[in-house]
Amino acid sequence: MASAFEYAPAPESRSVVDIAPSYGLFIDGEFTDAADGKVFKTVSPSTEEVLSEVARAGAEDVDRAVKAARRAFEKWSALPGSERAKYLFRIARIIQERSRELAVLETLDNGKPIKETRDADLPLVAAHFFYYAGWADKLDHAGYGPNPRPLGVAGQVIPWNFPLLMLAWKIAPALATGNTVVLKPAETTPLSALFFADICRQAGLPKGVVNILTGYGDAGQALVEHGDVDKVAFTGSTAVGKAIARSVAGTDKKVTLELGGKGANIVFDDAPIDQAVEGIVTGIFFNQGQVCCAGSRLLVQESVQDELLDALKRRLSTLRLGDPLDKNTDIGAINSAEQLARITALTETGEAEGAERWSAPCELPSAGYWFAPTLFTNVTQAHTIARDEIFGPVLSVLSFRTPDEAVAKANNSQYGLSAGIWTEKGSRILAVANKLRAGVVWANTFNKFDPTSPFGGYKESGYGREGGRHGLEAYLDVR
Ligand code: TAP
Repeated sequence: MASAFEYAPAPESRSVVDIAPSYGLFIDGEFTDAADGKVFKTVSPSTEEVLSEVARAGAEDVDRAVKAARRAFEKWSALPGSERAKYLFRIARIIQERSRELAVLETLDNGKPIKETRDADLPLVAAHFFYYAGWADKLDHAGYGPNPRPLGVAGQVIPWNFPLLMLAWKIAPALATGNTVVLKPAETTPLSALFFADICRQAGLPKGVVNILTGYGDAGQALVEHGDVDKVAFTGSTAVGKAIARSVAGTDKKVTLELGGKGANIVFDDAPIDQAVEGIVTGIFFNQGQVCCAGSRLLVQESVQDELLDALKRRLSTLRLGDPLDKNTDIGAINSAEQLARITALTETGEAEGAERWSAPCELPSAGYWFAPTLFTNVTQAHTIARDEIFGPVLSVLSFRTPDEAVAKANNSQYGLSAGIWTEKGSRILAVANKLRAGVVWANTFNKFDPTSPFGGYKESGYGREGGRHGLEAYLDVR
């Protein structure tokens, strides 16, 4: 059974991170107040405790940061790739050395279980910097012809679901290719980006190469609309992504957009059921389902539906929800009160439209933002919960009879980011994967990431690829 939450704040793990009462913006190698002196608070979503107060950037600060990045660009882009690589390798090693501190910090600010920040987020963050460090002196051999050039200043805006990992996806390829960066983290998770700024200083990175602007959506908007930004990289909601695409239309800014998803996890009747159950759990309950490539739609072949759902419910009943700093916790807090309200509203719509709700039996803590692992059956393709991204620990279950029907249902989405296939037949994996309109297709696994693999979407999931050799292209002027 899931444990009741008693917030014994695991003092020994909390003490590995020293969070200051306030932080400034990181511009031109220095921490500085916002020009208008504005600040905002960041809270721990598992306790609602205020963790720190951080500066809130405005348009003037965006301009200062872009100017600093522009000044730094000339020297940074002229460095030999092997020199830039040294900085990136140094950053990667410092991240490894400070990984315990960063994992606890990320868990406090985001609410996700320490098991995930320790074993998934932080190793992937370091791996990303190591991987792109390796490319810095090999750009002439990346398949873009001789002498690919950096674009200039990259304006990068990231969400709250993987704060440090999204930062790594954005900053590592940008720096490896010789660009300089102004990055705005999400307002609910500013802290790990500020600790990363400290790591840049520790690594001796030249000032102005990386600038961090904590703030709200208006700062993100001012950044992407700034006239001296050459490249925009955005990860977040489809609505904001569309607004950004509109705002840069007619300029020569290069843009990559990583937006929402409604991934189908397809289980065929020959799949090993226990393994598939684990993959479904990873697919939708990892990071409380706040994952753009989550397997939020389960498509199960009719003949094994009952067996699979019984096994899945049994497994979900064993998940432990509670203190994210506890190493045994499987399900942490939802990132914010707003996100919890969105999840709650969508699940209410699911019930109102006639789907059948089942939630894992667990007690929710009284403080903080929590949602029990939930699944819906009797879901049709027309239901809102089968179409809209919920971005929470909620699975919508649909069934199918034939592989063609599975493909048709999987592709019946405005999104096209991810999909999963569970079957013993290799030929079926290849046949089905080729028909799926999804940027990432996992076979007999889910939510596996690697810096060498390109990641990105079709349709309203955005465009451009991050990761791998493909991720370099977004930051290069290929002549
Ligand atoms: P967004 O509102 O899109 O926020 C993403 C980032 O963009 C944040 O840093 C945000 O700042 C900033 N931003 C907001 N408005 C902007 C604008 N007009 N111009 C430029 N930047 C702007 O997403 P969210 O509020 O974090 O989450 C909302 C929904 O987006 C979720 O429910 C989920 O469906 C989806 N989402 C998708 C992903 C991925 S990975 N595809 C990740 C997160 C969320 P603030 O933090 O200050 O708003």
